[in-house]
Amino acid sequence: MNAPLPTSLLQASQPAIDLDPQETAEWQQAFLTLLAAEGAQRAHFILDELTRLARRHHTGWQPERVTPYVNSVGVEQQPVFPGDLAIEERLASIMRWNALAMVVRANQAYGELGGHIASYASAADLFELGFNHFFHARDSQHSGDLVFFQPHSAPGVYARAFLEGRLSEQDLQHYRQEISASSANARGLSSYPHPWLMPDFWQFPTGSMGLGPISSIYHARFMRYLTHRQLLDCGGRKVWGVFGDGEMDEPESMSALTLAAREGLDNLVWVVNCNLQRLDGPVRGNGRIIDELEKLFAGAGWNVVKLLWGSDWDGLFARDHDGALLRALTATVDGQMQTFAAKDGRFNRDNFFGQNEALARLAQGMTDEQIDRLKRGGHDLVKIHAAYAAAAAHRGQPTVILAHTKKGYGMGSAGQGKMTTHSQKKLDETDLIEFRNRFNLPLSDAQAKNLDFYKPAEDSPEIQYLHAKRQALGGYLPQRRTDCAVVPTPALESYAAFALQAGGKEMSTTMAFVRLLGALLKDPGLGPRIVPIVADEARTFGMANLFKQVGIYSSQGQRYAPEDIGSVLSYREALDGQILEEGISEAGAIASWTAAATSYSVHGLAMLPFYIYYSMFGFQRVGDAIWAAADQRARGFLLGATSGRTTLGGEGLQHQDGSSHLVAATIPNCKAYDPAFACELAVIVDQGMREMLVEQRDVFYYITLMNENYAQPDLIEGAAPGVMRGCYKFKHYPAQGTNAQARAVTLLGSGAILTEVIQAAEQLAAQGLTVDVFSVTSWSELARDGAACEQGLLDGHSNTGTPFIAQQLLDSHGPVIAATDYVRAVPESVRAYLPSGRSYYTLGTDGFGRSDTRAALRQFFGVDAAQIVATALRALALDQRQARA
Ligand SMILES: Cc1ncc(C[n+]2csc(CCOP(=O)(O)OP(=O)(O)O)c2C)c(N)n1
Repeated sequence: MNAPLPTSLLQASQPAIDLDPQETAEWQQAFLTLLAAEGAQRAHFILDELTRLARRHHTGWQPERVTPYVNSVGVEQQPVFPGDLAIEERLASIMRWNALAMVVRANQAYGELGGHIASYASAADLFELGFNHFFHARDSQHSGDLVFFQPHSAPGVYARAFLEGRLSEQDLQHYRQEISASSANARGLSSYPHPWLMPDFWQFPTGSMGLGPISSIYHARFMRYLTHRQLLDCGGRKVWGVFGDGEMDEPESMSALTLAAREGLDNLVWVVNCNLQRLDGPVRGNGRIIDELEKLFAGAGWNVVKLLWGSDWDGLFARDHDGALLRALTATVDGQMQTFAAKDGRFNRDNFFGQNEALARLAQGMTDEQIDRLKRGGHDLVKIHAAYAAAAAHRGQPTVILAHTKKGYGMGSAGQGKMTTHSQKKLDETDLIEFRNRFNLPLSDAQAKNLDFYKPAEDSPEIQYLHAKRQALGGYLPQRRTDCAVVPTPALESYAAFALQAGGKEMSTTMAFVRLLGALLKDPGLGPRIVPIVADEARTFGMANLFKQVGIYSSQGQRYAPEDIGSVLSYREALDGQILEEGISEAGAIASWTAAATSYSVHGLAMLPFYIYYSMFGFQRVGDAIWAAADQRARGFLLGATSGRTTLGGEGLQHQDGSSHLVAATIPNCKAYDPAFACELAVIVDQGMREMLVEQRDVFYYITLMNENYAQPDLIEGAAPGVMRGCYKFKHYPAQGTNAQARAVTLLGSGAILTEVIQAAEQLAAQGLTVDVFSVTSWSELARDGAACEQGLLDGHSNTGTPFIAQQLLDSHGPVIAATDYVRAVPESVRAYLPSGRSYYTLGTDGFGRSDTRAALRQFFGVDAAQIVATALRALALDQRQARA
């Protein structure tokens, strides 16, 4: 039988005005009697019945969405702590010190380096409890948990790795000095978790607030997907994420909460470190972030575990018979709570416990020191363990643990609870000695003042304990692995003949892509590894046939008879469905893509995602998430469909993308292509698959696709290498008529505008000019190649070749005119690498988009055949004038 609720809880939730206290007491007593006699289940039933009754009579009553400001796990439900508390506390203290020393040292040496102490100071116990008891690494028995770390708490993770012997003292001395570290034979420790910079250490880049939270949800969902599709059993694995309460303000943090609940992701646990502060000040100075988050998460369907008070509050709550303590806590807004955190025991006695007599009585018998040391829940390992255990055991819902902590915990007057603590990275000698004393660190005054790192001997109980705990959990974390089996890809001709020998058939590159994808999905080896992802636009891209062919993934199968059940394109949801249909959420879809694109590393199972979307809503809309995926060494395809400024007639400003190739070019491991023809597309997809799945290189591909139908040529023999390197000669147009010494021009075009370039070439040839047309498949690959050649020259390398674009254009003549459906900066990126002495003119689609027909748009932006012709003629005239001058 459950113990009756403490009366303090009942009284704290009483309405302000009680018109009949005796009657209220009778109702309360009746409820308590029921609870005591028949238990919680029966009590829940009665409460539900009363709620229904109240609603039937339209009383307008709504249950309060906030539970009392106490721990969700009651003292009586708390499991016995399964470790050595004293050792774990000592270890956490040592890590606190080393983390602090790392940041302060770096800033003493170079004031500009930055770094944070206060965030980890608040999160240390939350991290440590996880490391010692919950976060499982990948070993032969367990495929490993995924852990997302609050980014600016990275020093604490390094401090642990130092004690584990995974990082050296030299490494710690090179915190935030990635470049200079190598000359000191150390590894530089990156500011925040960066898989790109520390590829065997960090798994998830979390430095951009909000991306860690949404990413963790989609990773958890992707694990379900792998399990349901019987590709990998992810049962027993969890995704843990430690995030900041300020970080919860990011739209991305919150945007997928309902998805996590809808999918019943009980493999997901978030720990929100509610230190009540962000960078500038309190998260909700005039309110209470924990109450707000509780309502939000509970409303979204999450299991909420509040971890508010440490064990030393248990006695206070037990003695709080009239609910004064709970009332006072409930009435304290976060700004005030922060002030209490920043002040000493005396201040708290006078100003918190001094609010009324009942409170003062509670504090009687406690010294100021004891009041000062009253722990918030997130600093008490026993309470944290109880909350984590409850979260790990919960079934059917994701869990959020709202952990109440103090920002800058233990930094004393130098930072605890101070407004400025987020950026505090300098501590004077008195502060250092105070910190040493506060955490009983075995350091002499001189060692403390000198910021010596501290590591107990290898055979000390602390270090042995640390290793034993990690061994029991499968090894060390964080750890990023890359071992995974190669996925063979089919031969290009076996699935892409329709594109390679298109024979002039009309189709759009989007149609060609969908056909390629459909064929690849049928390949017995590769097919199952493909993850098609859409954000509610499969029909727009002509992919509806895939609904039937491979199904849409749904953790619930299909519980309805679809309206179009008889159709060949019927909307089919299935537990083993392959398509991830993310609804109208580009942020969600890119998080999904990232989960699949990093599966080779996170799960040791290579998957190949193809995310197809309106190109405008990619790099522009979720560019930061793509950047994070790049940092995470994603491997997969992004397909920017309906791309360009002029191929999407009628859609206008918000839909017409003229810049995605410009942004894509800034991401070092993104290979971006703007193919004009289905055959080029097939070559690029084929080579990309091989590069990612067979050669296992950390690159991803961005390919733009168009919805404009036009005649598709065969692949020109020998063109494939040029397609991949960015450019090949499409056609030579001899001058028509009898003009023996025809003037010559060279035209470059990419994507949709290549068709305009070809028309222009025909018109120019008809006017007696010799024209060479080059299809540029990738401006950014050409520019990278050019830059590499230039750098080689500067470095004095004798084997530096000529830039590829210059090689290609070598036997062409006359001025070079480039036209694309993107801003001019895209073709401008190769200007420096053209053959010397050639004039170069670029046409592009700068400015805002418009709604109109393709023809009108191309005329408006000056990229239609007529204006390419006009530009070529003017360029020729100019060249000739200059030659004469
Ligand atoms: C997208 C983004 N915006 C801003 C920042 C800068 N920033 C880093 S930490 C931080 C405050 C974080 O506060 P909170 O989430 O409450 O974590 P705490 O440090 O308090 O634990 C800010 C604004 C960032 N890293 N990412």
